[in-house]
Amino acid sequence: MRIPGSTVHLLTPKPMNPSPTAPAVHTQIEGDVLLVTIDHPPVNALNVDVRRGLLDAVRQAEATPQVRAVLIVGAGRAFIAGADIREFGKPPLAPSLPEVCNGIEACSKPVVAALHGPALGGGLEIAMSAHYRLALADAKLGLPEVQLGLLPGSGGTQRAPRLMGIRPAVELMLSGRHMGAQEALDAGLIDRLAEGSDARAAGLAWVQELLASHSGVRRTRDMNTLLQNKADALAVLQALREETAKKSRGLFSPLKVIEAVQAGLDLPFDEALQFERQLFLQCIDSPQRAGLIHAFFAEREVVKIPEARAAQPRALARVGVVGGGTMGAGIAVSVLDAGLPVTMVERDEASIARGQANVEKVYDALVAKGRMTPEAKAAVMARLSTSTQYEALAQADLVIEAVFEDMAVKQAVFAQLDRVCKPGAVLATNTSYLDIDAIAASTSRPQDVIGLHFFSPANIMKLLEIVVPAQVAPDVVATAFELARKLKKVAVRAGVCDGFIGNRILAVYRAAADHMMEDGASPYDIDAALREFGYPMGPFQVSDLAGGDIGWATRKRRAATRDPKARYVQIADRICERGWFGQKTGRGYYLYPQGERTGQPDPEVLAIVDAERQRAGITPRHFSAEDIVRRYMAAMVNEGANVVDQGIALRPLDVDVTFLYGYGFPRHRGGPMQYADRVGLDKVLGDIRTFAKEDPLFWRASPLLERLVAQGKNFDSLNHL
Ligand code: 3H9
Repeated sequence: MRIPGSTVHLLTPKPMNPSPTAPAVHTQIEGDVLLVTIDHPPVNALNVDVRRGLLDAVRQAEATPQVRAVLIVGAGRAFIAGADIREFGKPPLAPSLPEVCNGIEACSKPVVAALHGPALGGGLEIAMSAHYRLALADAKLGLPEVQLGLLPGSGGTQRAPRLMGIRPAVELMLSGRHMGAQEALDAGLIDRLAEGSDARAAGLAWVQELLASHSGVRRTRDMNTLLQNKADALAVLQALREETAKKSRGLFSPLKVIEAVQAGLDLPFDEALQFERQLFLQCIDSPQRAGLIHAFFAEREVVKIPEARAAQPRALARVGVVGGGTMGAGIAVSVLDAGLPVTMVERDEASIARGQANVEKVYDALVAKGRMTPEAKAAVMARLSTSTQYEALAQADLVIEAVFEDMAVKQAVFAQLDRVCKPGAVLATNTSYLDIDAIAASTSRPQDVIGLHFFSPANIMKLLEIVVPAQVAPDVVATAFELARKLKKVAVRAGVCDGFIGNRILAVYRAAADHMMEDGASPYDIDAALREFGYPMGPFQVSDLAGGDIGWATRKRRAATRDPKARYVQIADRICERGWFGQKTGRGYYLYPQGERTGQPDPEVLAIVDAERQRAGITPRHFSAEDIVRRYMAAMVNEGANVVDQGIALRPLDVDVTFLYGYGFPRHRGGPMQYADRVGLDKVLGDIRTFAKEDPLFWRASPLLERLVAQGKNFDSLNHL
């Protein structure tokens, strides 16, 4: 029973949270239970107000004789999503989260946590500090700190192994994955799975059961059963350490997780907590933490575009795809995977059969791997219809054209779409560089035409560049972002130019890599330097994977319009002329004997490089790994600045997200623009000016970069407009 007037607002208004009417934690006495509700939308992140509120609630429980037990719940859609990520990197505010967790665990009255929705990071650490844990079926439990360059820093590395055992706990922390409620119950992380959707009611009922059965305080810190076999535990940790050192390639926090867990075997609990704290603070200070947290916020910020504020998306129930080649089929799979019906149009029956087979191939592979049942495949394929007639698209809400990259061909397709599609249908092109304004202008409805630049393979790659031509209506842009959301893609708004954001910048830093190759670095040196920087592959490995013929065709097409004064490295052409297109032909920059996927350096390629240097009259010079990275990054950042300056990208963070999701940029560096901020824009500009002495046409400092340096600002200052 709720006692009227017993709601206690524990928080006094503070400058950090000036709204006295909305306390982040409120308590009320329900009979003999102190109900503690965390109410800090949207996800109950543990900011300073929540931390203070929780500690005050524990004190209130201790001080109120009527209270026999405490129940902690989260208001809204989450129990607690974790520590407040926005506070990291700022001066710490007391109490710290470890103090709060220890305070909860030390409470002399039983504390129960009832979880629903996300219970992540510090949120799960709060729950593990409670004496009993219950979860509703929708709960998602996890310790995802490594994804932010951190480790669980409020006792998670000590309490999780006590509840789950060493290996499952470390694996949960290293993967950062979310666990469902049933799995958490099986793993020992929670004590009970409750029915229904009301954590408060389920929690209160369980507290009464616990009180009735005289279940007392039960502290996780005292549960040592799963840690008793120290020799086994050390062997498990050693194996995990070796695996992690190989897999996490230069990441700082994963190995620290293992170190912290090991401390729990060697040290008394409180000392192990101290040690965990030290490691946590090291992680907080690491540049990787700053990069990963920038990536976390940037990928949420990137969808905040002016059109989404100005307009509502149009209906999006039926999608058409024109073209059943690799790209069209990949796009169709992506849309089918989102649960939408797709109509695919191709020019003749043979092309239809090929398109359908391309789609089916993807699902057959999943069935073969046991990741999809044949019935599920049949159900998805039933949503795909095909036709050789454009009229089949008459009812589509959105049509994506994915035909050959040729303006005349595309304009012919759009003429057909203009003829058959219903009024208000969104007409999208998947072009990767053609002028979408020109495509739009060829229709009678340019306001409905937009670019949707998928990356190959379209059903796998997360990036979607949404390219916004001059005349497009805001609700069409909003619809494109809504489509991306349904497809679980990361959408970035781009303006019209050759290559949009990603491929335009790629062309520049790729040229910088070619210049270095001709000037003295081998392709293998360049690839190795960039792998060391954090890329999964270097640019020449990527070229071999994608197929050298693609770039070759583009170079030939552009030969006529290339600035004759611009430096042009011919090494790639010499390699392609030999039919060496990379993995698919068994050799490219690397050799791939017997269809191997890891290439071996090829002395003949080095001979070609040497011959080209001689032809160009270049005496090769040495490039260290650092020289290579500096030039590559300077080229990328400079063009990134141009792209922002010209409004092609809304903000520097849009460039960052494009490179994180479409081009394998190492996430722990946050993206190229964030990386440049870290290095210092004055240093990047200094490099560009030095390089310009050799090649002033290529190395022209971006006006934006010059302005920011002159004003003493960084790229991030443009992210929060
Ligand atoms: C930690 O806990 C460290 C401790 O071990 C030790 C400390 C000493 N803080 O993602 P959404 C915001 S590290 C601040 O769009 P969804 C988010 O930016 C933390 N803000 O919703 C967004 O803001 P906006 C470990 C946060 O439903 C809004 O909430 N925890 C936080 O798709 C909605 O988010 C994690 O790493 C936060 N912790 O997904 C979990 N979380 O509306 C991180 C979210 O202004 N969070 N926001 O753009 C998530 O994984 C997802 O947000 C979640 C909800 C699954 C919870």
